[in-house]
Amino acid sequence: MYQYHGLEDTIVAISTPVGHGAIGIIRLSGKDAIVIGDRIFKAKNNKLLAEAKSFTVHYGWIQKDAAIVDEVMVTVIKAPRSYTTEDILEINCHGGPVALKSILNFVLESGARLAEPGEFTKRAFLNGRIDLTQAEAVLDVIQSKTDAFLKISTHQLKGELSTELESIREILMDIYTEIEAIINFPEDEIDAQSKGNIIKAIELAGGRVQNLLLSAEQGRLLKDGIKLVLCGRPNVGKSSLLNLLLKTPRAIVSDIAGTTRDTIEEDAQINGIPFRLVDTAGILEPRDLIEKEAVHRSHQHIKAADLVLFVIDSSEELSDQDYALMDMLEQQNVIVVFNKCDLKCMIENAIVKEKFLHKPIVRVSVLKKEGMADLEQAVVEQILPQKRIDTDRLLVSSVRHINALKECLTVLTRAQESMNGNAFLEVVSEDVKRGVNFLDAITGRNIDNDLLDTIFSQFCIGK
Ligand SMILES: Nc1nc2c(ncn2[C@@H]2O[C@H](COP(=O)(O)OP(=O)(O)OP(=O)(O)O)[C@@H](O)[C@H]2O)c(=O)[nH]1
Ligand SMILES: [Mg+2]
Repeated sequence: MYQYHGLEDTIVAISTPVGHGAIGIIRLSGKDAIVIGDRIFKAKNNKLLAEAKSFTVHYGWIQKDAAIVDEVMVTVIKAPRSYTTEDILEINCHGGPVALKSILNFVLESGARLAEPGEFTKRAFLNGRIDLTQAEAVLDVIQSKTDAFLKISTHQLKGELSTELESIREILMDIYTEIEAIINFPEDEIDAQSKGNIIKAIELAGGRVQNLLLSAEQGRLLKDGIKLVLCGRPNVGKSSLLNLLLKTPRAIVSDIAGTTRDTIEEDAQINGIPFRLVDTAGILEPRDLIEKEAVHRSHQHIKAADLVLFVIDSSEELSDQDYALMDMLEQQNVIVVFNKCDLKCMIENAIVKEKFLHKPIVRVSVLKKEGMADLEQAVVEQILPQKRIDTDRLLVSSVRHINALKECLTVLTRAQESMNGNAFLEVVSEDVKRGVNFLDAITGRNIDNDLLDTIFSQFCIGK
């Protein structure tokens, strides 16, 4: 179990972002939070914060040497029912950086220490109020870029992942205890029924780990965003499409072929799902070093794409350049976008059918903003064949969790094989215990210092 010895002192930090705001919040946590509060705060009703009840708000002034520093509201939250389980004070002051800094300095002079990034949440974890998956979910909620990811983060924040992991752990610990009992009393030979039960239990636990891993595919997509690359020969309307998807004129559009040279990347949400959109240069035959680099970059992005929108100008016949790109995209996940459908279509249906047999085709007019709903739907369906992301259930999304779950599944599969193959019970027991350890690394029951520091260092100061 992780041991932490830094809980004796009282920490303080500015919890709101740097800059000018209506309100700024300074937060203190620790056994002296309220004592320090009384050193710097004078309530209008002259009462001491030490006498205040928990969850109460007090109006008054931060006063230094009888001079008023700021007019504030102070919230008192007493241990143990607080974010950190320690006494907490939240000072709501005016949100200018100077006011915030001067109060912060005053609190530091009065006995508190500046908090490290994520230290409030770290204390909540170390004091046992939340487990590590919930602490990580706090970070996910703060950093969430889309509605869908915010929603799945809240499942983890509520402790749904920990509950599932603890339940799997319980099954494994029962198996472990049973096997250890058999090992320690060798005169009680394992009977066929016990053996069958152990195999079934390992299978059950492994199945539940596997289910979590299956959810990870969607979880990762929601966390990292899907790389959607727009490609096509010059002038087909790639940049126009990018701008329409972004709902902002990000890329330069013109009727001069070869307008886009460098690739352009932007984040966007399509039906609540995060995408990283990449507009590429349409150039196929580079004429100079810059264009050569542009072509190289476009190829790199196309290769790394989760999905390619292959844009074609349907008002012109298919050209050699279109055919060359088609060949290049053969192995890719592609949606064919026939653009400029406001103009007369010059591509024969027979060719379309033959060439794009297995690829979805969507007809749009970016100029007239037509067909966009169909395109967005096709994009989501292509990425998620089951057509929707189920944000109403727990989805695993952290690489750290996924790796530990994979390791856990490997050792459980091996334990099951050993059991079936009549291997020594010690071998099975060892693997089951390893499985438990992998789960404990996720929840933080068993984690080393360095990893903990790495996790919390990703937080902002004040959280
Ligand atoms: N009629 C019509 N014109 C369009 C449509 N979409 C784009 N265009 C025009 O096509 C021309 C080329 O558009 P871009 O978006 O710059 O094309 P691109 O594919 O990014 O071109 P490059 O950057 O040169 O590779 C511009 O004049 C656009 O206004 C459309 O749906 N209908
Ligand atoms: Mg362009």
